[in-house]
Amino acid sequence: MLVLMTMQITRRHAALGAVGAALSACAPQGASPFAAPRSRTFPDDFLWGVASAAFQTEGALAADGRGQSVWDVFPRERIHDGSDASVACDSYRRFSEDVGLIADAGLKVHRLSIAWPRIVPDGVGALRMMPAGWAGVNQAGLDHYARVVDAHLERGVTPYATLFHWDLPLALQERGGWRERDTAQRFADYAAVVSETLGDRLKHFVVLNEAAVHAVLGHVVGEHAPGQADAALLGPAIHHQNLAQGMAIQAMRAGRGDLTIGTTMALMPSRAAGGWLAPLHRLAADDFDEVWNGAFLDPVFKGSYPKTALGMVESVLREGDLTVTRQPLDFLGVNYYAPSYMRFDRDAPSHLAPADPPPGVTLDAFGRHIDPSGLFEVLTRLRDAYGNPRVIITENGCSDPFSDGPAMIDDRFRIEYVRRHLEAVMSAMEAGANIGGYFHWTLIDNWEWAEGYRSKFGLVAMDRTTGVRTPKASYAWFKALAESGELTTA
Ligand code: GCO
Repeated sequence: MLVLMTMQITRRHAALGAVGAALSACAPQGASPFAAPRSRTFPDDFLWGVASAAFQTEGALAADGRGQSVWDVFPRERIHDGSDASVACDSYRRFSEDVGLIADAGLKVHRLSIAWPRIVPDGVGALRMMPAGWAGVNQAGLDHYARVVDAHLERGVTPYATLFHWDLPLALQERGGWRERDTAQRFADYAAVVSETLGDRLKHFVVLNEAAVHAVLGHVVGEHAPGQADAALLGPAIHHQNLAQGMAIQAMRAGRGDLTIGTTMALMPSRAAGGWLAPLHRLAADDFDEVWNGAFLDPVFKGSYPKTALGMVESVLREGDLTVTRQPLDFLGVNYYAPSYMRFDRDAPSHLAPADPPPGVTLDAFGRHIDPSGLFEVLTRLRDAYGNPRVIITENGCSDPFSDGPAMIDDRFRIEYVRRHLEAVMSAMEAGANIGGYFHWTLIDNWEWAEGYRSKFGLVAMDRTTGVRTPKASYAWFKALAESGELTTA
């Protein structure tokens, strides 16, 4: 089932449909089923920010005792432009300049990530508190992030630190990675080290980034590191990440009582193909929903797994685990780019297969349907089915059409994309959803995983030869929005 299921979200596969994507490719079209917002003014305390990830931006992979991650050894031949992230945005060294760009745009938050292999280079060091401090921890890595946090605070930018944005220490992968329950404990230890040592000034945490994407693309499709293609790994990769998250939250809260802790999920409405088999397509789409969305939402909010997901995790689920996974969150981070489309397929082992988006809709550079109504749908579902948690949009944004050339500086398509998605956010807020902020993906064009540098999501362009940063039109637009709270009309 899952091999087919995951074809839907295989970016390479989806990207085929996007060949020749034009400048207008990011401009949404068609009627949106959510009501136009009555107001275009966001509340004064609405958080405006940007999001980034360590491996996509830092470079300096060997600096200051960093260990390797699964992404360090992911074969370059499997990256579309044959590139690697050894330089990326050079943000390990240029972080002050990056913070300046954020602050100068009037943004109050930077969601960044901490690289686990910089803190625990071998992933498995004896982390328990020793009389002399933490054993197995790389002090130089902690010192680096202390400087990064301070640089943010000095400019009035609050860092939200993601603890795991897919860069698992390679040594842990060699011991089985997310297949193994022990990885959850190692993660909780690492999370405790970070919150204990940096928590005097770093108060906001995002525990996991898109565990669904990591489980599926990394373990079943093999398009992301660790590059495994084994459907049997899905259940363990789902459950051990959920368990790791619960254990980490417990450990962090035990150490400090003043932290704001959330987690981030890649939520997609699961839509069914049409036609005379539509009722069967609906069943397939519901199965997919249970694995992609429910398998991560339910354990943390309800202490359970939906039926389809339960069948996958049963072999690794132990008594008491679902009490651990169910933890109060201070916020749920929602990353939204597109809905998924699924269909029933009699010949597939699972009867489940990806479907094309409806004909005529606008696609993004990855071949995904650009549809802000999907974001509205996700936000109102959280309101209705998960107790209306505080939500922050922790990622949303739009790539230029894929290109090895320079970025598009006059990126009106990106402005239009963000504007339309923020209308969906405002409309959901007016319908009672509890939404506290929007962090744009991303600040600077960076290394986009399997796409390498050919996919560019930034408000700021980067010259890869010189590292020089050049703000795009969207940077000025987003600054005006963040400073005024007023969403302009087209
Ligand atoms: C993800 C990640 C980001 C991506 C972004 C654009 O969703 O894949 O969180 O690392 O770069 O989503 O694709």
